[in-house]
Amino acid sequence: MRSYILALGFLLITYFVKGQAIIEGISYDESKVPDYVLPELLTCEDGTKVTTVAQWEQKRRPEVMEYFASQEYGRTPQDKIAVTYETLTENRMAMEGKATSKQVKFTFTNGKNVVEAILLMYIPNNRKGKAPVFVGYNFKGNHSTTLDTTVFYSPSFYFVKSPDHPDWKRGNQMNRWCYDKIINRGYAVVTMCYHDIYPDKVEGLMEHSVSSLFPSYDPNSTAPDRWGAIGAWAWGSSRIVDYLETQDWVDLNKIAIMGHSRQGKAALWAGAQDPRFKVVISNDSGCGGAALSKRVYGENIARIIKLFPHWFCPAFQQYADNEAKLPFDQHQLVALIAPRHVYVASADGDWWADPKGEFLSVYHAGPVYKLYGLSGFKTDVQPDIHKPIMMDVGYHVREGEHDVKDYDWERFMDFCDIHFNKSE
Ligand code: GTR
Repeated sequence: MRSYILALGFLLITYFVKGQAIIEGISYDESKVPDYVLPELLTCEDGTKVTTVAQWEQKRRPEVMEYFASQEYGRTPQDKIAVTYETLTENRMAMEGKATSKQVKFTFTNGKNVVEAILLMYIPNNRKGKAPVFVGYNFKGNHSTTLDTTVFYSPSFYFVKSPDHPDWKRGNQMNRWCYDKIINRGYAVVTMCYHDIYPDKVEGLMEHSVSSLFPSYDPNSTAPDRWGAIGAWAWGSSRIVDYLETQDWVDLNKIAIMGHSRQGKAALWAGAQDPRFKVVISNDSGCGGAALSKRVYGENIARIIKLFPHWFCPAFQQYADNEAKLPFDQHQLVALIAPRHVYVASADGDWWADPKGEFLSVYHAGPVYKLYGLSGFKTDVQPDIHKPIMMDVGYHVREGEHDVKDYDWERFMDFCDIHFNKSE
């Protein structure tokens, strides 16, 4: 018995380092971070140094956008897809009268194929005028974010997972959506299941994704810049904003996007492309999100494209085990969002997502914020746990694991309070 326990203990120690599974090819060793050189933010391809906002916006920014479109997430098609909105429910007495809840079905179609998605909204009743809004995808259906039995299963459920699956039960992810606190602070929150826009399956389910609606759609395309799921999710969040623009309760100058993990990656890419997102929040987004790829710490490109090839464009594969070759890095994605505000959050126990690399991306985006006369971080030393930094960009590292906690939401709201009140 004793030797059995010892063997088990040994196994656990070798399999996990501080709670992180040991996976071949993955390093959690800071001393093994290569001597990397980050691609210059403010030097154009032809060597011109960027010293003005005009040069950044007209010359360098388009070059940086092109890297992400041609080599990481793929090119977002520009065709307009027809959509209709149908209000399914509206309850002015939700959350004990504090909020109005609303569910609206989006039907996207190209005349042949149809993709349906449901947006769930909670809007504070006790407000003067229009409401600031958080836009964010949920992972397991709108009904997983609340115990409210009037909330419908998301349309994607029936082909992605059965709603009876134990992981996908009503309220199962409500710990990630502190609606009560959000409403109490005067924010509206709108959410949709990300599978409604693009089912997150390696094998595709392409006919259910919005990608299938575009004229250029080819499920077998291997074009290097063919957009992937992250691109489609980013596109979908902009379609949520299109809907919000039809609503008179929305303060269009106060729209924030919040994404966790893979959705933190998509939120940054959405923020880079769509200036209607005034605050962009990326929680524990890691590799392909806020973390610098060239640090090769935690999840790396080889690993992410092995498990999730459908998230990225085919050209990204050339950087597997070859991060040094990348002509761009994720700090440039943050910089693309300037002069709008970016907030990156990490979790101390989430080594997989490389908290330090997430912090450094924001730090290294600083020169572009400075160009606009805005404030970046003063130091490249990561702050301590629960010591948020709130400048024109923001960051915190929270105690605990990969997740979205009330602590995170509270800081997101603090950050939005600062920037949204300024714009009044
Ligand atoms: C992991 C993946 C991460 C992150 C995470 C999530 O499996 O390796 O990049 O996106 O999933 O989205 O929860």
